[in-house]
Amino acid sequence: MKKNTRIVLALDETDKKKALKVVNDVREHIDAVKINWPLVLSAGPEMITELSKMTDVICDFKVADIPNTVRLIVEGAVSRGASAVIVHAFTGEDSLKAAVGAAGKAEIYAVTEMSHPGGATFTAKHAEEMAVIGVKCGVAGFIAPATRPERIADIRRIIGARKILSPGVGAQGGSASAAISAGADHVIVGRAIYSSQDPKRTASEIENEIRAVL
Ligand code: NUP
Repeated sequence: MKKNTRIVLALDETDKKKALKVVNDVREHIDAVKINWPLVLSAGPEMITELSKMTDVICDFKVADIPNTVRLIVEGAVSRGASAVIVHAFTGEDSLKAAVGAAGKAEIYAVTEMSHPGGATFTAKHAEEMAVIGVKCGVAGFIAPATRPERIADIRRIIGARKILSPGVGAQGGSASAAISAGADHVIVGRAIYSSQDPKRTASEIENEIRAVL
């Protein structure tokens, strides 16, 4: 994934036409598109391939399963054009290793701590342990919460130069500049951009906010 604007668009817009229009509108302001179950369930997995012709596609399938099932899901996403797949780290070493093995040249990102309030109940308590296991298994990077930027810094201390993608900016209350300042490589932004009256302008404003702290 390129590292120009530091913005990954979370495309949870379920109307396929609108989703493609948003990507076209904000293209110059994003480094990649992240798609999740809502869009895949409404537009079909072909959407991975279609979007991959426009930009890098991260499949946020939050895979949490036994190694064989993890392998099948990651292979399915990568064969359709995904550049990266997001998996849960709590599944442990064998499942993480299966994900990394199945990804080939594509990247695996492991979720350490989720950004919503409920993420503090279980995931936050084990985020550091999950980061250590992720490094051991060779993941490319981690998902850490923009809603708790101090936790991005905690994960950064464990993972060295591996990447951090940080969701929770805008609609969930987190700030893009605070997440980047705390050590995130990219912020993941969904509703703040795709539900904006003017997605291009909003994406450009977030890009400028990030540039100001680089
Ligand atoms: O901890 C996480 N929090 C989170 O919001 C891990 C994620 N993968 N996400 C995803 O990021 C979430 O599923 C959604 O696709 C996106 C954030 O969207 P928004 O809150 O900016 O609209």
